[in-house]
This record gives sequence, C-alpha cells and structure tokens, in this order.
Amino acid sequence: MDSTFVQTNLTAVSNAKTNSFYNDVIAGLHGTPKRLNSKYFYDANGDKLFQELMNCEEYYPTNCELEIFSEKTDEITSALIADGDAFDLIELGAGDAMKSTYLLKDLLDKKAEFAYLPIDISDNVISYLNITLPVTLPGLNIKGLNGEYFDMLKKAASMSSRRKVVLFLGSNIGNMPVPEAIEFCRELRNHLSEGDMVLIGMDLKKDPKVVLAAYNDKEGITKRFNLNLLERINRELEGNFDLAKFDHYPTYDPETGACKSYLISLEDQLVTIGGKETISFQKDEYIYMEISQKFTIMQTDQIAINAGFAPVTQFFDGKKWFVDAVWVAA
Ligand code: AVJ
Repeated sequence: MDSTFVQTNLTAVSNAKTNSFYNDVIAGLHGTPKRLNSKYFYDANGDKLFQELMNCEEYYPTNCELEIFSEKTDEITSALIADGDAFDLIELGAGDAMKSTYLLKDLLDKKAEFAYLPIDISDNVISYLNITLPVTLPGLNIKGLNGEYFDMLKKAASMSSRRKVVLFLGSNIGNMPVPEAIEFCRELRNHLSEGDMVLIGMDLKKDPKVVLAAYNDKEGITKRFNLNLLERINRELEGNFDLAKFDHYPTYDPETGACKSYLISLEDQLVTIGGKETISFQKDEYIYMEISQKFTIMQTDQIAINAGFAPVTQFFDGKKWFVDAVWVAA
C-alpha cells in the first residue's frame, strides 16, 4: 500500500469526524434553545481538565466509585465470574481504566478465564491501553476496540460467542436524560444475550449542596471545562467565540435529580463559525451544555427492568452517594 493512499484515507477519516462535530455544533447553536453536546468536551485539553476535576475537592463521584472498587473488589469480581464460565469483559468508554484495573488484577489473581475488551472513541486511549496494560498486568488478554460503543459491541459479539460482561462506569449514563438513558440501556440489551451482565456506575441523589458544589468548584475547573468546548470550536471549526463574554451557570434540581450546566452570554453578540455561519446571542441568552443526572436507587432498578435486565446486586460507597449495580440480561 503506498503512503499517499494511507494519508488520503486518514484525512478522510478525520474530515468525517470534523464534519459531524461541525454539523452538530451548527444545528445545536441554530436551535431554540441553543445547545451543545457534552460528548464534545473531551479533546486533549478537555481530557486534561476532566483529570483535574477528578482530583479537585468538590468532585466526589470518582472518589466514591474508586472506594467501591478498592474495598469491594472481591465481591464485585465474584458476581461477575458467576458460574465460572469464560467471558469477555467489555468496557464502554474505558479512559485510563484506573477503576477497572482493580477488577482486572483480582480476576487474574482468581485465574478467571476472560479477555478484556476496552472500547473508546479515542484512538489515543486504545493504543495507550493496548501497550501499557499488558505490562502492569502480566498475563492479561487485552484487545482494545477503537470506535462507537454499539459498533464495537457488534464487533465484539462477532469475535467470540463467550458470555459478555459490560462495564459502564463513572455515571457516564447520567449524561443522558432518563428517557434517553432507558433507550440507551435497551439498545445495550439488544446487543447482548440472555445471561450476559452489566456493571453500571450511577451517581445518586444526595444533599443538593454537595451535588451543586461538584459542578461549581471554587477553582473554576468546571467553568474552564465548559468554556473549553467554545475554545475547541474556535480551534477546530474556525470559530471566533470570545470566552470572556460567557459565564458558567450550573444548576441542580433536587426534585428531578437533573444537574445541568449552561453558558450565559454576557452581552448581545455575533459569533462566526467556519467563516460562514453566524450565530447571534442576546445578552443573558444561554447555551445548554450538559446534564449529569442523579438517580434514586428505585430509579436504577426501574431503568434496568424497563430495558430488559434484572437487577442482581448493588455496591455502595460508605456514604451511599454512588452505586455500582450488577444487572443480568433477562
Ligand atoms: C464524566 C460525564 C460522569 O457528568 O459528572 C464532570 C463529567 N461534567 N464535571 C459528570 C463532568 C462536569 C462527568 N461524567
């Protein structure tokens, strides 16, 4: 294969990615109300800011889930091993796989027969995991899959007929409003077979002040995390957002459990994207940026049942702020 061919194809792939980013941004900013999709937060700079967030004082979900994984490792892996038949352990959005490493290490110690298939949209993440994990975890059978969740789940199903165990951690499910989360879990169920399992991390309703503080940290990391998407649009889509003309406004509604972030336009202004699309903002107009849904325990069971799973067991941190639930495909 000659290198021009490879080069052309790589450019085509990256153009396709840029195009859906561009189309989503334009559609979202022409909509009423204006909105952007939080899945675009995670460019290299956004990854770094999220890493900073996970280390900041107010952002509790990561610490809670780490506590669960480090203190209940044996019970969790025993639930996943179930009858002891060989399985594929698939992780949706593996990131740095820090939490799953607890489970992987214990599964290896228990001589469980399994392969680890992390799925991530970032090719950097996947090549990093493929290279580093076999070194930190000798004997690990790993095959990273780079792509969209459901495309890669299909691929995993075609690669082996072994039982599947899916990890969906970090309350990433919370980035969808509840009806969409149910729809997502239904689709997940449709990609699985009866007896397959899911281990899903969900952030729970708690003192509203604790929730709000996690999305309104004193250092302003969450604010920069939100503004970074405007900066990404400037960088990748030739936008001209002036970041100083937008403020971060987080809210939490204890009744619905919806924690939402907005960026508020500080004045009447025009923003141009890609040299041709002009978006006009009125003073005080908002862009809806992200939802981080908080759940009741009852809701987590209802979502499972609605989506065709049966709840098996739940693991909590000491404060009961977060749950990792095990479901089985019914
Ligand atoms: C990675 C989606 C779970 O919603 O809590 C952190 C992202 N947003 N602070 C969350 C996030 C603002 C995070 N998730």
